[in-house]
Amino acid sequence: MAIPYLRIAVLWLLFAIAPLVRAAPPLALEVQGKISRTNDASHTVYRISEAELLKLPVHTIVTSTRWTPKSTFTGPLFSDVLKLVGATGRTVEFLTLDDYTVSMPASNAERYGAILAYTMNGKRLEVRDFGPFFLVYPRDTYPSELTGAAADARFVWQVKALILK
Ligand SMILES: Nc1nc2c(c(=O)[nH]1)N[C@H]1C(S)=C(S)[C@@H](COP(=O)(O)O)O[C@H]1N2
Ligand SMILES: [Mo]
Repeated sequence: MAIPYLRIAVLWLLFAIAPLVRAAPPLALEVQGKISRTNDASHTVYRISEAELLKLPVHTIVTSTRWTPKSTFTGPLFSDVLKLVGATGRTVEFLTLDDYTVSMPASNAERYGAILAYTMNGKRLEVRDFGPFFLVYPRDTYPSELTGAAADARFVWQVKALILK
């Protein structure tokens, strides 16, 4: 007698909590432009899968940013991502989920060991908190060079694609 009610109660509970369990976005990154490796039919794009991204060596940056208190970020070195696609272009245009775009010399990210962070304080970045990728620099280590409006513009979040030029 009680069993059907129990089932209904359990189902109701599942539906009630579903919106609270927010899934992190897939770690997919599309790269095009001046690259020497491609993996699509038209030989113009390299789509880096989540599995490939997770295979890259993980680096850690502990820093504050203009938007976050001192936190621990992890992800691949931006320079390792460029190596993976055989980047030959030296200027990178970033495309994001919120349609922000910015171009910068690849050397900028390389010089500071910037990472494409996909976790913050041990948790996958969700879209609402800068995911899937947040280009993070060790700002606290180079405060004079990496603080201010010009530097802030190069902390790019919600990164979805790169174009090498
Ligand atoms: N995804 C994404 N990253 C971004 C931006 C943006 O609009 N979207 N704005 C950039 C610029 S120009 C600056 S100055 C700062 C802006 O941060 P704010 O929106 O907190 O002022 O983040 C940079 N990174
Ligand atoms: Mo800006």
